[in-house]
Amino acid sequence: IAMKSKPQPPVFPSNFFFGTASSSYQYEGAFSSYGKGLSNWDIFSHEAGNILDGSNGDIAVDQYHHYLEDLDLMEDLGLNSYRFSISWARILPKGRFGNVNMAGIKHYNKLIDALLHKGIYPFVSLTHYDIPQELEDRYGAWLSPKVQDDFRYYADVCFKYFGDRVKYWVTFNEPNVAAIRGYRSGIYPPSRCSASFGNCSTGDSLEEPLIAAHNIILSHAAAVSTYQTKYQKTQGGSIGIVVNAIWFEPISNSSKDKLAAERAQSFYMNWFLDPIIFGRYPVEMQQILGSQLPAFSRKDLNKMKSGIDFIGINHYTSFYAKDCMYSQCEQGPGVSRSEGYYLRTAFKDGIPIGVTTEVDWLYVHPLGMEKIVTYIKERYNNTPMFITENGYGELNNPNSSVKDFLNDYRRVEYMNSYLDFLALAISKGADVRGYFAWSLLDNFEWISGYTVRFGLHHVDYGTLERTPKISAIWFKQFISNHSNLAST
Ligand code: PNW
Repeated sequence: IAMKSKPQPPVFPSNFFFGTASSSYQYEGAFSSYGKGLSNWDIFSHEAGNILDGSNGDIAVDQYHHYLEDLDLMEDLGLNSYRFSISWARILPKGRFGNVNMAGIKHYNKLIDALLHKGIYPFVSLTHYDIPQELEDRYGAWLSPKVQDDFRYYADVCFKYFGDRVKYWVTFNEPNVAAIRGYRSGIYPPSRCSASFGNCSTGDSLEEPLIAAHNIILSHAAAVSTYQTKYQKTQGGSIGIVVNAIWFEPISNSSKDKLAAERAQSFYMNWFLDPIIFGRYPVEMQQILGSQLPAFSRKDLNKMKSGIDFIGINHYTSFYAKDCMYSQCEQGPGVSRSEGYYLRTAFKDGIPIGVTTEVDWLYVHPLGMEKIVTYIKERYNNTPMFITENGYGELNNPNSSVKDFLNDYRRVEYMNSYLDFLALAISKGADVRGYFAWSLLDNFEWISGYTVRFGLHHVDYGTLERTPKISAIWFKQFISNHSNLAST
């Protein structure tokens, strides 16, 4: 009781960003209006059989027309930042082979100005999976080095038109997920898969995910060096990349399984962060893949010297990693050579690593938040970090009532416990500068369509009405308890 009057050190630093995250294809709608070109996801979702419920993002939550209403929701929660992505095909319908769509520029200008008017800082991704279909059709997008010129050109346009007001830029959202799902399992566009995976009919190379990744890394570097040489001095912002980060817990204390967990990080996340920060692929990838791993030329390395200002971390879940290099493994995710010879499993002796959820890949293991942040801090010399996504999904069960969805106490428990372990990592010295909840609203969940709800607000897909869930009210309270900004 005596402790109560003593001021505790703040758990989250002052100027900490609390926000929500979103992406253009999952939110905007207006997929073929106001001059927008078609994206790879427009084409993919319109193909029968690709999306679980046969839906698409044509309308999504129609944030294109509802942004002012959505900004009011953010303001009401007391958020000081909003993470969204720009639709490349809305700015450059034909990539660099056509004109800048001024209606697109105007739209994002209005969004950015309205955010700043409310004191909400825009945190902007240049790409979140969706790219102009034109680039696929012309030269196979990420499989061709030509894409580097397109990405550089697009980034330049965005810096030029928005950089006077946008101070946080993200080049790519989860390129590791895009490369794996687009070119190995084939479940995302362009639906290419390696011989030993999935059952799609196109693509048959173990190397395609590696080539796509290589071109993404070099595209990232091209955008960063453009920002640094042409804009950063005058605009004064910072630029980084967002990766999907899973905590891999060794399934036993054996050194074999510890090495397997290390390989899992290298083949999943460090695959992108090592080249960007150290100028080389992870040593484990080099050893296992040898000459199948693309090489960086001297010219590439020169461009890559630019590094990054921050690492964005999308963290949701943890898995066990079990060795498959020195031990025999059954088939499963992770076990192939191109994935690094580890078995990814949520179960140890039949017990899951965390509380299961209605989303098959999502296990509640909040300790993983502290561990992954600490891992990244140590490996990358405490580069500034942001938790750019963290959130909880529920099935859109047709038997549930709106009231059931609004009473989302499991989402509250999830976020509360993950934020606790984030605070712990920060108290031990991790330089984490913000937390973005996925997501402000229920939205289009990629191949799951509208069957999964991740929002702090419920969306009625008939009327597009937004209603705060218990988690929204809880998050508002949490922010006002923890934010030093709010009290000054
Ligand atoms: C993210 N995992 O993807 C995406 O950035 C969002 O667009 C998406 O809506 C959100 O998470 C929810 O699914 C993920 O393997 C991809 O742990 C992979 C994983 C988690 C999230």
